Amino acid sequence: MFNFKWKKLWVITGLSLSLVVAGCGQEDPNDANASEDDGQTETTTTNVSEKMEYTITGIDPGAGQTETNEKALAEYESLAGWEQEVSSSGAMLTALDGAINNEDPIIVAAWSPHYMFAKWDIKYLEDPKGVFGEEEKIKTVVRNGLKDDMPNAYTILDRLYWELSVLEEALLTAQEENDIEQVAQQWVDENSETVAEWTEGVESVEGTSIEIILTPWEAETFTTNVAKIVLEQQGFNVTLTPVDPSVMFESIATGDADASLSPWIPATHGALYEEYEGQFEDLGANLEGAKIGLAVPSYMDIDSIEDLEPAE
Ligand code: PBE
Repeated sequence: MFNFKWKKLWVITGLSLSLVVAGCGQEDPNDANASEDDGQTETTTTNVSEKMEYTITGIDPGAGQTETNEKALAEYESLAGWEQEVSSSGAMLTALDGAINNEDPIIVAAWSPHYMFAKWDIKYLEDPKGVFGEEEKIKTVVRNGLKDDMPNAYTILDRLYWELSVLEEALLTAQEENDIEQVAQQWVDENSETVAEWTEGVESVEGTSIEIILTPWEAETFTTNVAKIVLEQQGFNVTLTPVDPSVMFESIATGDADASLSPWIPATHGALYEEYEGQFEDLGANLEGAKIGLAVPSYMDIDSIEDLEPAE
């Protein structure tokens, strides 16, 4: 009970652990051993790592980030003997919500833009080895030959671009309303000037079919649905197909699908990008300032992946 209250106070006031410990009259707040009997035992990193059962709560097996997490497990000594629990991003978000409600420690695969950073007070752990890279760009790619076959669609796809803040706001609204397609429609209605810039000088077509491949995460679902609406306004008949990242690159490379707004480059899907390079056309970023990494609730007193403890 006592422990719980102190933990609560620490969270509510936003005080650092060392300040709380200092307030308790501890001599050396920086010495992890000093906190052994002061009611803060569970916040020392060893115990936090053990309490998390040396497990990262991951997402979908096919996600690019699942592989990047494995790289982190292999490269960080602090993660020796750790495992990644793979399931789905929905399951990860449920686990994160549950842990935060109980103020339990948890470490999750996180990325932005995503509403998780608006909904919960969480922070990325520093990644001194740079496994997760710095900034990610979300790119628009099209199949080779699209420029000649569908110059009008090509021009529009080439122009699609969103500011990070715009996307974050849309994703939060979509989370509250639980309907990304509707929020995409609303966004198109409210941003007719931007849409007019994207379609300026582009001739309409009559029912030309185009297939856009997307990966099943919120940001891509929003931008791809906006693209669909804009292309439909120009007379295209648009099919959206959700797939795993590896299938996305393969479909564009073989010409089965026409375009995608979903590749995250360089860290998340960089290996796939290189594997298929030359077999698709890169139209540049549709969003900049994206990021992936490992995140923890802000009440956890660790800041870096290296603050974790190996399982041995
Ligand atoms: N993500 C979100 C995806 C790309 C976008 C980071 C979860 C992935 O890992 O493939």
